[in-house]
Amino acid sequence: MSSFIVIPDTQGEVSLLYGLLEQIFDRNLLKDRKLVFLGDYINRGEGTKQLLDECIELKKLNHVFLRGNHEDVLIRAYLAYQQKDEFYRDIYIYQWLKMESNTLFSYGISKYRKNNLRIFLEFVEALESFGHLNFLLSLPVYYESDNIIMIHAGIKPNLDWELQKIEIDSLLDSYEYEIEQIYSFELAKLETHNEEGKTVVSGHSPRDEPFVSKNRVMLDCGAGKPGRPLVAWISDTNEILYSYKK
Ligand SMILES: [Mn+2]
Repeated sequence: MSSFIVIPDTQGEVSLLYGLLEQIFDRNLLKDRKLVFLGDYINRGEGTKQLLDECIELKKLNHVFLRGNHEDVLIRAYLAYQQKDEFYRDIYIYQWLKMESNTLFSYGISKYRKNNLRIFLEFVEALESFGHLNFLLSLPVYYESDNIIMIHAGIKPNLDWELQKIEIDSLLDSYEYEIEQIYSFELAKLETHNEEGKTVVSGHSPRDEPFVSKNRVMLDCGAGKPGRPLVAWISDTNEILYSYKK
């Protein structure tokens, strides 16, 4: 059975991530475990660029990075842009800019006196130059072992997980339809599901404390909001690690 340390929404909070990694490395917790990040690396905190640099280093060590809705909107904008679909391109750029805070700043890009498209193109260029665009475009939606399913928001309670995976895979290259398992706050708050013998682990919807039960784990504690911690869940011991701003 494989063991994981799962980290939910980091939201540009690179100092909180460093605080967590410090505990993990000091205690040698990765000796027989893999890190799995549940998505939403960008926006809010001031260190999005640094945080993605760190993610790319960790990915080289075979740790796993999933896609959150904050990345997904950006990916859709990029796919629509590539396919010259100006209608969807402009919708997603607009949507993403509404979600954005501090991300552009961390790349040294100002929004001052520029239209949305120009801001977006400058951002894409910066992402490419730091190797971040490939990282973002390659993020998978879910990761699983025999008994654990890890995904940004959650799984649907009324459809076989095996069928949900087929559905998700079929939506990957299109930018028109949202993948509910990444976006839905309803799924992110469900305390139960119908996959027997499996634990579903997700982030996306901020809570006061992590929720840990036998078959459901919800981890987002609002990192990126004032005073809120970044947490990690150790799958084989059920221990929760906390990282607060110093
Ligand atoms: Mn989210």
